[in-house]
Amino acid sequence: MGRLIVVSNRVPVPDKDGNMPAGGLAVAVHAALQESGGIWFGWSGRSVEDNGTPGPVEHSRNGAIEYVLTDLSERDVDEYYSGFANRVLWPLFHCRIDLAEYSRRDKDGYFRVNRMFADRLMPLIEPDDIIWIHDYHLIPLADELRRRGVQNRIGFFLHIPWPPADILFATPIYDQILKSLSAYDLVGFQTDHDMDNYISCLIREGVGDRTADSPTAKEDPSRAKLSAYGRTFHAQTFGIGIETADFAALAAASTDTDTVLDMRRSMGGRDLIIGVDRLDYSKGIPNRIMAFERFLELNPDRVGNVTLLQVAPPSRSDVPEYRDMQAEVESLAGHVNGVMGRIDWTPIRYINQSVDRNSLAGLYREARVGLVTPLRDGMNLVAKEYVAAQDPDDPGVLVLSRFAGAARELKGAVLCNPYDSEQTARAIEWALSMTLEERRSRWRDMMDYLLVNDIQTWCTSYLAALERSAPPQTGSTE
Ligand code: GDG
Repeated sequence: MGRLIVVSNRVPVPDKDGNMPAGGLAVAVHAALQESGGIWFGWSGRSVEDNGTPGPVEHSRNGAIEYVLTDLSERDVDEYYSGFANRVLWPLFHCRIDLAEYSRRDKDGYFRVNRMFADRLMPLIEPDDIIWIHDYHLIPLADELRRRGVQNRIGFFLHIPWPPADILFATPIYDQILKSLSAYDLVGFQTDHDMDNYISCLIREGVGDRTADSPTAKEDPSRAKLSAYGRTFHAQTFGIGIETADFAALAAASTDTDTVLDMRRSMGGRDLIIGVDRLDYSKGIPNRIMAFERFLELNPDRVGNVTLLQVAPPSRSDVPEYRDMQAEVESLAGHVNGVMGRIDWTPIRYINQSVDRNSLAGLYREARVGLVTPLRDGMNLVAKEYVAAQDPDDPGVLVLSRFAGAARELKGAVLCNPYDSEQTARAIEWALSMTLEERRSRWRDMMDYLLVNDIQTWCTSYLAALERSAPPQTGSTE
């Protein structure tokens, strides 16, 4: 394999002492980059006043990896990032057409920044390099590179779900989105449902389909060879994993951090249920709080004996829907605590701040139930982290939304429909009353799966598939 060039909206750059940022994706991709040598390119996270030029590119090096960062202008951040990526693509791909606010201005900003990324990447690319582009911010990037003559293998991985055709078609430029993806050699999805939705969009639009020599959906729902917009390329599923063994060890070693000790002491032997999510409407936090209230109503013997700890660090607070949601969650949690609470017991502890990684791992292990109930989620790594963190002798139970990508993999979870608070309430009760034998057997199944399908496997299998993908073709999708 030649060098690897990874492109993502944000780049996890090591600190000045060379320490890697925590988090599985950063660690696994860094490992792949160190092995082959390469470049990680993306936005620095800084915005500068708009004076017509994007400013200089910043280079730094760590071993065999070169980090190349570009600033964005305030206008770019507003239109490309907060605008089109986070107010059109994110809601749409999470099936929230009602929250998608399309504007031509933001769409132009999105394509402008992708063109700027392509211009800045061009001088860095050598003929044998393999290019791996991440996520919905950068869908048009391969097409922009092809227009500039790049013939290298280029892969894309979508971290979020792909929506059903009728939802995608609600955005005025859905055809440009579809067309852009066909410039890649390999398009990676989290689950077979996402890939199936994507192929259905091509078929419904009459622009592409599986090739005659592709496996059919029945033969293999995880792999397809496609022809669309005059190009032949591959689509495949690669459910993202975590650094399972390391996270399990971290949790086992984090049972007595100050935060975990304080938590245990204050619980006084009550059962803990944990929810951990960026404060995002896709995560279904309001539905979860309502389901927990229903659970208490249906199970009076649990009143006073179970606490839900909801950790929800703020996210994208420059987008109005996120600020509204923060107010909604505070009000709902306050309502449940006011109506159901007692002098010596608060049903919901809501923390609108980030918890350090060690304590998070220890808290997962402390909790009898991991309550992971997104309304829609590409994968959901919290579900996997909760499983990895459990004590093998006395594991807790994962209650998981059927609409998380992780539900396609974690067969030992208690699945629920987060829109149905009655059913979610029953799932919580079932989880709390499950026998040790059943808990162990469900946990073992999931843990064995996660140990094999960890983030390293995800990274190496994606890159191996990209290496095997169609021989480079010339030309863009024009
Ligand atoms: C996107 C897709 C897909 C959260 N709170 C704290 C904290 N976290 C960490 C978790 C976990 C990560 O953030 C969240 O990952 P998720 O996968 O759950 O969700 P997204 O951020 O929406 O990620 C998703 C993922 O990309 C990967 O492809 O699975 O579907 O939406 O690692 O632990 N970490 C710490 N303190 C917190 O308070 N330390």
